[in-house]
Amino acid sequence: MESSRKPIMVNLILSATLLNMASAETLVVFDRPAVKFYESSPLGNGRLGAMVFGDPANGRIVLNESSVWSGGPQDSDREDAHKALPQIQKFLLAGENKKAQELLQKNFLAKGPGSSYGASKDGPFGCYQQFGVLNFTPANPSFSGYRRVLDLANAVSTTTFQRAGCRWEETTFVSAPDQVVVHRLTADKPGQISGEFQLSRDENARTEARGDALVLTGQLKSGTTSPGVKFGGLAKVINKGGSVDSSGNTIKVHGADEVTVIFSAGTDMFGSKFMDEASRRVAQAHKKPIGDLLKRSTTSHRKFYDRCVLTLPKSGNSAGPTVGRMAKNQDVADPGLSELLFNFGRYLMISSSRPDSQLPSNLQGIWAEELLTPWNGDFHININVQMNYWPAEITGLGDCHSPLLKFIQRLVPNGRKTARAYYNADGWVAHVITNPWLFTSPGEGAEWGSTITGGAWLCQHLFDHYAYSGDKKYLEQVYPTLKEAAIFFSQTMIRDPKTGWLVTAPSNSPENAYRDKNGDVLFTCMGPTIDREIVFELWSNVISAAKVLGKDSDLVEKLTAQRNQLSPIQVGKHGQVMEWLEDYDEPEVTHRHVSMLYGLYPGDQISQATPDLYKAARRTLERRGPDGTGWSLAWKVAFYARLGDGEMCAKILQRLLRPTGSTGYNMSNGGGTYANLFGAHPPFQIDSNFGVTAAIAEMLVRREGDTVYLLPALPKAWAASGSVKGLKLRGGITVDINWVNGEVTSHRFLGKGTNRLKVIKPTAK
Ligand code: FUC
Repeated sequence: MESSRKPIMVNLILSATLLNMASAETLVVFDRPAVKFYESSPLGNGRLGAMVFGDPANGRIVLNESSVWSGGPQDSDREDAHKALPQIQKFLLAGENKKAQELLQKNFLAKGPGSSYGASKDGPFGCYQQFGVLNFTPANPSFSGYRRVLDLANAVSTTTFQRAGCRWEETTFVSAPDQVVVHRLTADKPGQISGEFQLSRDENARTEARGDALVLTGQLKSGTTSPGVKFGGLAKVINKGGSVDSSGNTIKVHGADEVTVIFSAGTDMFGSKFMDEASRRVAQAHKKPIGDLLKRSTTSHRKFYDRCVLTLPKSGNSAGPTVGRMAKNQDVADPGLSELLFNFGRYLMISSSRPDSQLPSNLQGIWAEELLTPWNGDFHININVQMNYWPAEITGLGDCHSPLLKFIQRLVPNGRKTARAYYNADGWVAHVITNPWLFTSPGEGAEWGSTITGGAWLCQHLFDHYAYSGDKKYLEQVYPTLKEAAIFFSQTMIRDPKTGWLVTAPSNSPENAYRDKNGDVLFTCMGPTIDREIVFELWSNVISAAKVLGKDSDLVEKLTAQRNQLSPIQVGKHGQVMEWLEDYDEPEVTHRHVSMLYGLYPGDQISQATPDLYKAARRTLERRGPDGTGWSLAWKVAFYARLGDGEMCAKILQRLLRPTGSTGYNMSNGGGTYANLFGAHPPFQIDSNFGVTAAIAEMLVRREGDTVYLLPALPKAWAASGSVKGLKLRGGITVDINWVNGEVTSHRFLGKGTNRLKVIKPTAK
């Protein structure tokens, strides 16, 4: 089984790249092996994921494939739910919200178990799961002089250590062009590598060694009568020098100079030939010299990664393991960490959502160690999956947005059924949660399940991709999805007789409770502010799209008239932007969702052009406080960027970068960052990584109409000198900015129509 391939100096290639990159913040550094998942190094190609624990004594790589999902298509619409609708609406119009909520809970939520409150490993909703684990147990487990580096620019993890008088190196990458995970072990003296490889999974799978490959196959539970997802993969163990033999589910290596493992996997979610395909991928990769494999992988990654470059001032604390820097940054600002976090978010997007990925990134991107991943590792659409894609357009990764954009369009047929069953309406609707089985029904709990604007919020992404790219052919293609979402609201919103305003009913303001006039703590309501903001934006986008495409003038007229009748965004008794139609108080003032500020970010209905609301937005944030879960903190950085408050951005960024090891569910204020820079809700949830990357971009540039604000929220700690290249503005414009002492020293726009832009720079303080 000895490989005849020539050894290639991967180490040299890597060292050269590391030297080149020495000045940029592109390295996540560890001085110890990972014990926990959140200390490991994530790698991915938009489908296959690997979490490298880098433990020389007990090698562990958690492997993922983005369609390893249990569950299956679920009949979750209550066909006669619409019969309860008039009565629920009557109760709401009469101010009897408690009765409305009770009736909604009884007759207007998902049929069946829905998402089983986030525990659907074996249920029909299903859950995103680990593929399996590759282990390597070395014959000699001793080691010293440990270092592990995740190189974000090249998408490679390298672990180095000393053992038995040799320098050892483990290199791992996940290639997009070759669709394989490559893991290579070397020592600088021959014959050193001995040990055992295993590929395993705790349930629903079996592994056997076939020749020099470990083959794992299995099938997940569907929770329905239809068959669950079948999955499989293989890890081929290739030795140079020494020998390899196998028994049972183990491959043993004896005295090798070098060992390379090539892994690929798939599922039958998108095609039945996944196992043949995985074997073919491994065989083809095996034919290529490892240097070529690495080069193809990094070249492909850098095509995306190099589009945008941020440089922030360096502090004296930038050396050493990243987690140590995070701790020091709690006392002394280390702006480079924000630069690193920005780069990490872009890295994660390229690694979890490539233009040809079949699924959008989920609550954990594509990385999950569990079989029951928190909240099923699903696609939450009342902020989370949207936040995953906030950085896509602005940081120049608009093509990585496609998996979400395609997915939204795939929701439409089920969304139509749901619209008919619950609202007896045309168009399509999706509520709070969805999955690869395209779930669009309300969730199973009244407290959170009936937010009506999840799908409409997704439509912001469909339109934004056009707004940034100006691609009319694309707009033509997504227009029916936008239009049908708009029609759904056009038909289902009701008029509040007290005010004459059009409002959604029933709905809720994502997951937040209010106290009604009787002191009852409730969720079900009509016309929460976020719905108004989303519907206003959706209708505005459809009106613009129809005009651009020269279509549907009757619809344009209708939506324009209806848009004028929407409830306004109101200011309440605390000076805050009201979250509900009534000026209710919330039992949890610091609740993580700040839904009424959708209009500030990611929307644009609250801006300097609406001074009263702009002021009220600040007041809202003061009441909510500067703490929160990971994603809530990231959102707050974006809000303060829109408010032009760089110091608050810096303060919350610092809070978000607080090192944590907590994995228990904390729904209010546990947000922080794990040793590997993954966001902590806690538990791990990737949205804060993406959200904060977008928020950092918002601190540096904002386009409002034809006015472009350069460095609108630059904190003092970033002022000394810096630059950003390759940020994008709506209208297909690229912007580069250089600054010194907080003043713009030069900027450059590329693209059409830039002469129309009015530029506003920070004034010297
Ligand atoms: C919503 C949020 C939670 C969490 C979950 C995945 O329910 O309110 O904080 O992010 O989604």
